[in-house]
Amino acid sequence: MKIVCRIKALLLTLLLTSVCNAATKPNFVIIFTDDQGYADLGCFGGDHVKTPRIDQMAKEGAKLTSFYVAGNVCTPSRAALMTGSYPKRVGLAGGVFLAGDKNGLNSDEITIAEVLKSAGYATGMFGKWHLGDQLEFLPTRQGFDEFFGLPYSHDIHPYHGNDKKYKFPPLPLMEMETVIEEEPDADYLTKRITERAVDFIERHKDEPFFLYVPHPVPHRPIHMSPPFMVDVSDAIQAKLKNEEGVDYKTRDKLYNQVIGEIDWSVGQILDALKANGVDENTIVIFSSDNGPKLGKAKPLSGGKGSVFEGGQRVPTVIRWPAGIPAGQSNSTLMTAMDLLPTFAKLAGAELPSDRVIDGKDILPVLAQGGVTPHEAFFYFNANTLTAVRSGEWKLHLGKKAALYNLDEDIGEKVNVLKSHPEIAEQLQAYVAAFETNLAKNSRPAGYQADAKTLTKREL
Ligand SMILES: [Ca+2]
Repeated sequence: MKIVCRIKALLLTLLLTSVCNAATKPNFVIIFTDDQGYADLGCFGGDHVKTPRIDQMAKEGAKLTSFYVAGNVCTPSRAALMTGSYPKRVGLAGGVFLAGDKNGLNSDEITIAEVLKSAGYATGMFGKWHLGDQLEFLPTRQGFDEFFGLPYSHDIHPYHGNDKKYKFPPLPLMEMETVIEEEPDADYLTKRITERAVDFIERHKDEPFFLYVPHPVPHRPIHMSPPFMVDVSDAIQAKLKNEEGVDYKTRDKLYNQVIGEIDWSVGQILDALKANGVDENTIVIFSSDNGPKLGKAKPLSGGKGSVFEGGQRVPTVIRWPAGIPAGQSNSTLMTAMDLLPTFAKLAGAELPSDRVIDGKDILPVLAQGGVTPHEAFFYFNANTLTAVRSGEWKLHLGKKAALYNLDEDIGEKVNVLKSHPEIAEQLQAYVAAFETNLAKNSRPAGYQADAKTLTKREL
């Protein structure tokens, strides 16, 4: 058995070496949904949703069961994905942006799109940005050759939660740096974003490309195109037709169906890769930007906005026929911050050397079953470091201090702090070292004193 394993490992190394040496650089596709829970995929145990295409993708690649985003709400999580750095390090841990916010992702940050662009990649983003809506903060100024979508969440508009105290401008749908529609019909956003993604693949199949597809859903309010409204009662259909503003509660009932449209979208992208002959050498990763508001995180505790596992441990599937062995369920700790350095290495791109990047190269973990490159992973509630994980142990800090063994207690129910003070001490030491490092090596968010909201009239 051991010999067989060794031969397998050797073959994998050879395969990997040949892939890395190949003249053809791999393409990268990141599909990033909004507020989808850990259990909201069939392959993650969700029997309330139907996700045949993503489940099949997991069979042909790997299901990553300890994959973390570095923020428990949209903006911090996306800042970390784009920069490979903790949100606090780039000044964006504090919360989410609204329309006309003075802050954004600093133009001095070097995003994953900019890193890949420097290695000759075509870069496209279709979906929701949420890293600042001022001109200097837009995706087109952060390495994306193409952008179609929303500058922020689709609930930031005049009907925000039916709450009259907010006076947001009409939701802008953008093409590059222009608002092309106000208040687009949100039912069709997933479809339109998917069509753009497929079109991008068709146009760039002959060169290396990086495609980023951050869907605005299943963030509230739920919207989907009509073919996916299946098994919806007449009463709900009638309510949707008569609604004034947006009836969030009725739309919440359509959560399982919206996951169906996301699955369809993933299928369209995978089919396009195959039809264009680039399926074999394209890395596709599917994940969510934070835990659920509506969906399920079972067996994890907590959801969106929480530092329990349900807030940041997200359902993640990766597929790369040329380099990642099929059929894995990999429980090694990995993070969304790791994609920047991992993709950079595969693309032959230089990483910035003048700043701290928290992400690590996870290719050895994905391709050869290596150990996690993270000694510790840190959880923040806004700007406060609130928990730390190292190996199987997770320590919650502060007044509600608690220690959990995640291997035995993934739901964080049994506090074993009293019986393992030495482990808590070790984890505290990681926190102290990291806070010192952050204090020395942090970078500010972008700031625009003269910020304006994006509306068609002003452009
Ligand atoms: Ca989110």
